[in-house]
Amino acid sequence: MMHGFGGGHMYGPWAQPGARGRGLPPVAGARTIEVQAADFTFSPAEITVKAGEVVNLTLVNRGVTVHDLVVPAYRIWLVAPAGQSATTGFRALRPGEHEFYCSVPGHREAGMVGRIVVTP
Ligand SMILES: [Cu+2]
Repeated sequence: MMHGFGGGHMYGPWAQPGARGRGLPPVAGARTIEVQAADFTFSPAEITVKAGEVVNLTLVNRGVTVHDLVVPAYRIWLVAPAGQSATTGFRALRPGEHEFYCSVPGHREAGMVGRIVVTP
């Protein structure tokens, strides 16, 4: 499962739907943040969570090709085939800003990038 993290390249084995890297299982009752993927954008491209907050992050793929959502800082990796979705729980740690992007080759360069802002 560690493939794709720690090396210079961040291409996940993105053919595995439902993988969530080192995120948590979805957390019952936690706030859900939905990020929609299209070909080739994320919406919203910026999400905000509070330090210490536990949230569920859901990737909804509205596109016609597979997309994923990688958050290297949190070892999170969500994969959603076209028309499907995937969810991970995660706990935001210290305040800061973290990039996320789609690791399918070419998609990051095409504009599939965003950031998570962790507020105090
Ligand atoms: Cu993509």
